[in-house]
Amino acid sequence: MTSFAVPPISPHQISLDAIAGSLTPSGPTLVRRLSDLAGCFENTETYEAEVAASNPIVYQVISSTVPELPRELPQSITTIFAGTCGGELYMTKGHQHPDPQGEIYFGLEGIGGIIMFDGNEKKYVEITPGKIGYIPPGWAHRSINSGTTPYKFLAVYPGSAGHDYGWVLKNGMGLRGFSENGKLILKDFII
Ligand code: PAN
Ligand code: ZN
Repeated sequence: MTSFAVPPISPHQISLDAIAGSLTPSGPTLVRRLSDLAGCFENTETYEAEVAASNPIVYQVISSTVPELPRELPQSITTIFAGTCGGELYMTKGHQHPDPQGEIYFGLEGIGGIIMFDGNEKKYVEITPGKIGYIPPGWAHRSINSGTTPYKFLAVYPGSAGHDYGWVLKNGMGLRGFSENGKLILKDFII
């Protein structure tokens, strides 16, 4: 069973396999199924039906061994599988950092993007292999897979940032990503 390292953390090297979406050494892996994304998809009827029918895996997050502690700089690789629910692209839950701090995402495989919302303004930043997306402090962020293969990216964020998922359920994300005839269509997020 993998786990986070215990401070003090020694200087070390981490191997990143972009195709496998793995980090070595690695810490815990989080698997999110459709049932873990309650309140995220617009079409609740289709959502409930698909949870009851097959409850597919939507995404997974593999962490490095660096823990989420103040002054540390944890990393993780998120893989969002290709798919839709009611036409809406598979996505992460999305969150705000309660301690507003920036974060970078680095594209590894596939095509996707970051929906960002500061409670007022909304932005979409596309991410493909080799592109860095910057998430400034105070912007809630959710990733979507806009392609037909798994979308993978590396995230690097301050260990004290925290993750507030309730903020997104209360305030929305500004935008929703749909697939229409294989094309990404962004629509306003109606609360
Ligand atoms: C990322 C996310 C990861 C999964 O590492 O935590 O992509 O998304 P959710 O946390 O919204 O389920 C990150 O932004 N960390 O801060
Ligand atoms: Zn984050």
